[in-house]
Amino acid sequence: MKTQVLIVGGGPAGMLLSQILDLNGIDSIVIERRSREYVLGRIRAGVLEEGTVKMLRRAEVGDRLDREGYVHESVGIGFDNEVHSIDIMGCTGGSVVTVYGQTELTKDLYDAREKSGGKVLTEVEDVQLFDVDSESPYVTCNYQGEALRIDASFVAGCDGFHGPSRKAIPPSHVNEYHLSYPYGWLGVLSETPPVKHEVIYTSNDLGFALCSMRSDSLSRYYIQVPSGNQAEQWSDSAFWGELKRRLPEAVSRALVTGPSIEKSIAPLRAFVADNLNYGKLFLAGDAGHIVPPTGAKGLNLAVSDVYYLSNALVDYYKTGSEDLLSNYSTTALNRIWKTVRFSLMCTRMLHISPDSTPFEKKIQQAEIRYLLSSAAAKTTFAENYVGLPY
Ligand code: FAS
Ligand code: PHB
Repeated sequence: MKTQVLIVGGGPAGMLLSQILDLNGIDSIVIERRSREYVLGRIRAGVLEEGTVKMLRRAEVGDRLDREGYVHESVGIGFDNEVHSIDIMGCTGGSVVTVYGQTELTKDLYDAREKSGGKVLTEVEDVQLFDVDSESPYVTCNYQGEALRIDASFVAGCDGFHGPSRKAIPPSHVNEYHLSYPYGWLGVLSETPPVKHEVIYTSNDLGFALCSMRSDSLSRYYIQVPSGNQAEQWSDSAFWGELKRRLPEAVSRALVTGPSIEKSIAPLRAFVADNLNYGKLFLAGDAGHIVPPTGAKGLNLAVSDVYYLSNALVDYYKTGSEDLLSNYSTTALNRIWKTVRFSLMCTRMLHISPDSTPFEKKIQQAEIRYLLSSAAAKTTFAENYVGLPY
């Protein structure tokens, strides 16, 4: 098989890239390790930046998002037994975020690719990349029991943190930066009405908690748990009890609990590959970086990477210029590092680390009190939360 752009990974990054390339007359093939059902069953992100919403509309997959997404003009900070609302729309002169599950937007992308006859191969095994630093890169894999070779002009590595693409870049060509936290997020999805139509990030001496939602009848909650915890060790009642203890009393009283329909633990860590390009291979999304979910940035960064990479590929095929391709890594990393900064700042401010000293806890509290009392601090928080400019 042969294509112009081979895309490894059929998550949001790979599928959005394929959709935008198709709309610009550029041929691509997506190869995905898992089944479509598995990919669409993964419960992950929920908050979309304004730039992400614009990108999805530009990719002609924004209709259901516009109908069913929740536009949020504010975000709540639970602290000192109160919920303090930050007016993100007022602070940014009109920008907002939209709550719409990653599962839904990935479904919209799969449906759109299927409708336009896009080549998306799922349950592909043993993907290996070859000659990515030559003019003729190719990939071998197994598909439906057959050995397959796909030749391409470009390879987009959209295969997440554990995929093979980043490993195809020689260590001498990339610096990797890692940070891990001694805690993770235990997340629960429940068919219950959201406690509030606002995302609430709560700092409490017992640990961080987050209230979010997917619809009027589907809620998403998280609590900080120590590294090493397993989701199975948490019963529903233990989860709800701990969540209630961490939320401001008025929110706990209003909380409607119910059986979990999904329960999982996401580790908190940050990672950046400080080079997203090697020859004809370009990394986008989690393949190139991981951020703690505290700032709701992982999925949104994947989308801004696709914005830069799709622009560069379209420019190349329209004009022959390789300038945007040559600058892709630098351009994308500039926004990535600023977004990692914000995610780490939120994580440090809102979580209780087991090794925090009393002094550090006092500084943490002062940081939250400064945020809640300063127009300048709220504006800084808000402009990062709605998404920095592309
Ligand atoms: P993805 O990981 O989504 O997609 C990569 C795809 O590549 C996957 O479908 C995978 O199956 C495929 N792949 C991997 N290896 C392959 C191979 N060898 N061959 C072919 N295909 C291969 N972000 C937030 O903003 N908020 C959150 O609350 C949040 N929660 C998260 C919870 C978890 C458990 C995880 C893992 C991530 C979470 N994220 C969150 C981040 C997440 O949303 C990512 O940022 C987003 O999925 C990035 O999209 P992609 O880059 O497409 O990577
Ligand atoms: C979610 O709704 O899953 C969500 C919301 C905000 C975050 C992370 C996840 O920061």
